[in-house]
Formats: sequence, structure tokens, C-alpha cells
Amino acid sequence: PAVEFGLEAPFSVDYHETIGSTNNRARELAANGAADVAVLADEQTGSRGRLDREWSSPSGGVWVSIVSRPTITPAQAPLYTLAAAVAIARAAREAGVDARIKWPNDVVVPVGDDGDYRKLAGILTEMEGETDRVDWIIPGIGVNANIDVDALPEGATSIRDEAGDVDRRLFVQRLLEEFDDYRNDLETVIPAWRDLALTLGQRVRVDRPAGEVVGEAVDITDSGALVIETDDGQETVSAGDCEHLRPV
Ligand code: BT5
Repeated sequence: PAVEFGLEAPFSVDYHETIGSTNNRARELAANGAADVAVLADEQTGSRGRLDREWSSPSGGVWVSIVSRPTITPAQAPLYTLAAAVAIARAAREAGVDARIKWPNDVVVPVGDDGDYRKLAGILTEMEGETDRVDWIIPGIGVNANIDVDALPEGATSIRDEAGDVDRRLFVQRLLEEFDDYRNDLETVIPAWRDLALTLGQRVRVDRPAGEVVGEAVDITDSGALVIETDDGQETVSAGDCEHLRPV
């Protein structure tokens, strides 16, 4: 069914009460040439996280996948994930949640002062293209909105738990408008990301296929990779290589 949004961003909305995965639906639309469609669902029954992990998507969440066809190179694709993280965090902060960004793809709420947090949202970005050109890119965004924490995995939080329920239509509208602003001005993504980052300044452990990196997260590169100061010097880890990042 069509849902009317007072959107100032140029997305059409493809809404489903229940769906397997909004990312799968978005991929189908992208393969058929669609652009600027936001696939939305109240509930997902087969949603995915990164690296084939499960994502829990009960009714009441904001589960949205955005089909975009930008003129960017694959090297710039991580900026789309960071732009989505900034958009989620800003929309959640407007809703009264102390949302911060955990590199590379989580929006979290800090617990105490020692780097601990609960996960409010995650992003799964998928894309297709050539070595020098992106055909389509789909940031898939999952925000625990009007959901009891009991219905979520350990370590998760929700907007309901942090600040009370939101009008999901308005929340999605703000999220899409913010995302549109940042994708249209990619140079603004990293500065906005820095302002909201929980990870910078933390001592972290990153697991990657080539082995773990432990040290202080000191910076982020122009292409969204994390710079870690280790005992042996600086290491730069790309988002694609990050299996887990934990404060240590
Ligand atoms: C992510 O993966 O954080 C990306 C999640 C993307 C979900 C969206 S929803 C719309 C779209 N359609 C899809 O099918 N997917 C996208 P990752 O970094 O791999 O984190 C996954 C881990 O987070 C799991 O292993 C759990 O530990 C935890 N987790 C699962 N569901 C959660 C939830 N609802 N809230 C918080 N943490 C969760």
C-alpha cells in the first residue's frame, strides 16, 4: 500500500507491513532500474546484518532500505554508510535519544563513561557496480524504534526505552531528509560523523580477517577508514575488513 509522506527529500516509498528483508526487496527494485525508492516495513521476517549475521526486526521498528544511483566510485561507498549513520543519529537525537556513532555501522547509546553502549541501530550497505563506477547502492537501515527491549537481543536498546515512542512517519521523514542532504554533499559527511562519533579517542580492538588490531582510534580517513594508533605505529582499517570493534 502507498503511504503518504510529507517528504522534502525525493524518495518514493514502498511500504510493507511484513516482508522478508527490505534490502532484498530494494535489490529487486534496483535490478529493475529503480532509483530513489525507500523500501519500508513494520516487521521483517528474514532480515540480515553484516557478514550473514541475523538482525532482529519485530513490529514497531524502522526498517528501511534506500535505493540510490549516485555518480560515485566504489571507494566512496563507505561514505554512504557513514552518511546513513549520521542521519540516524541526528533523527534519534531530535527524538530525545543520546545517540552516538560507533564505527563503522552502528548507532549506539552510551552507558556510563567507560565506552560501554547499547545498540540502537545498524546499517547494512550493499552495492553493485564496476571498479570505477557504482551502479546502485542500498544502505539498509534498522532502527529499534517503538519496541520493548525485552523483544530485542541482549545489548540492544530502543527509542521507546530511551525516550518514549516516536511518530515513525515523522522519524523516517527526518531520516530520509538528513540522508539526502549528506549524500548530496559528501564532503560534509566526515565532519558531521566526527561530531557524533563515540569511537574516536577510544581504545579498541578490531577483529579482521588478517588478524586483530588493538590501540587507540585516533582518526577517520576521507574514505571512512579508521586510523588506530598501535604499539607499533598507525594502522588503517577499512570498514569492509572490520568483523567486530569493541572498546577494550
Ligand atoms: C548490522 O549488522 O548492524 C546491520 C543491520 C541492518 C539491518 C537492516 S533493517 C533494514 C535492512 N533489511 C535487512 O535485511 N537488513 C537491513 P551487524 O553489524 O552484523 O550486527 C548484527 C548483530 O547485532 C547481531 O549479531 C546481533 O548481535 C545484534 N542485533 C541483531 N538484531 C539487533 C537489533 N534489532 N538491535 C540491536 N542489535 C541487534
